[in-house]
Amino acid sequence: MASDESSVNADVTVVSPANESYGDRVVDADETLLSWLALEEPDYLCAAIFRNGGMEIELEAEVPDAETVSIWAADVGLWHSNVKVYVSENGRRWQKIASLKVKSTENQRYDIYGSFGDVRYIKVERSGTPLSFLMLDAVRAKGGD
Ligand SMILES: [Ca+2]
Repeated sequence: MASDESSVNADVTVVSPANESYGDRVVDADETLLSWLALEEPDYLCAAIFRNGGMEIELEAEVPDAETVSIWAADVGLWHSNVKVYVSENGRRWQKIASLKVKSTENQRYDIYGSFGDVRYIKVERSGTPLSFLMLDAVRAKGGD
């Protein structure tokens, strides 16, 4: 039996800090259902954010000199969702990086480009009519290549 044991040659790479990182923990969520579905890589399972709700998410790792922040989102209902996106290194001081309209009823990636510094937290705030709501599948911060 022991001879059937196969060895695994794994390349161990210590990735610290990360070049890209997805959500790992919900710090805060307002008017949101199934908030944990916005964590990790996009999988078409979404948190639902209503009315003037929002979510604050801690990423798995800090991304130094982040240049792209992405959210995977869709709008369900009769209108669209206005969404503000913020980033933070420490979860206390926030920098607003985008204000966008999510109109797509299909889950879609929205990329925001800039020089955002070190990013460990992403906050998404929704505003708009209660006749629709925001589906949030995932968030990600990514450094340069
Ligand atoms: Ca998801």
